[in-house]
Amino acid sequence: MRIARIAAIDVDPQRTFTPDCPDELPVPEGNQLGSALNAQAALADVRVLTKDAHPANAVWVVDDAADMLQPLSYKNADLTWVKHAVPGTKGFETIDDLPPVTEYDYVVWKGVEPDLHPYGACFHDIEEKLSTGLIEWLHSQEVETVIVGGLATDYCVKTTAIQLKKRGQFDVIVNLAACRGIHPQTVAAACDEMLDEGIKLVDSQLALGCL
Ligand code: VGL
Repeated sequence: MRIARIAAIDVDPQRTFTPDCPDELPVPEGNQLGSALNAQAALADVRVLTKDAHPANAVWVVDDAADMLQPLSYKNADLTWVKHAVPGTKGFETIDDLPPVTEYDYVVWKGVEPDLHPYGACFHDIEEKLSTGLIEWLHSQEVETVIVGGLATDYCVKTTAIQLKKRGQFDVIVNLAACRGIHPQTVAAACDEMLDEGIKLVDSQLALGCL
């Protein structure tokens, strides 16, 4: 008998998306997800970490938060954002209670090039031509089901989950108990979009336990 394998994916659980970094992209309660991410990983056979890793001089950087979310004409950087998740700074660090990076089974660093700002962890580019190898690696591990949590629900969690479903053909479960979002409106729209794609949304560890 072949038993389907499960992967847990920790999407960008970094201080840049928490109140620890008020000048970056603070998400309320973003730093309180460590135990929920560890609990979903305990149900999985393999654990993946994704991290934003952005240069300080990226083309999409604006100094003032009031200038964010402006559309850009670059192919692979669609909106302006404030500087965030710069390697070597506090914002790049993972949130409390997570294992060291070397204990994960696969790690994806996103947006390392100054003219790329992908949201999903499966492709380096918004056009989705250049694979990060995540889908291929999960297939090599005979993974069929993927549990996704992390930051932020409305951007990188959503895009990663949709890529895994559409391009990877996995059964995808987004564990909302292990996610937080930037804006309530975009979170609601993201949840609708994920449901439309056939992604399952659960909001408790108990529901996940039924796997
Ligand atoms: C993210 C906005 C900008 C995310 C990253 O990780 O969800 N959101 N960059």
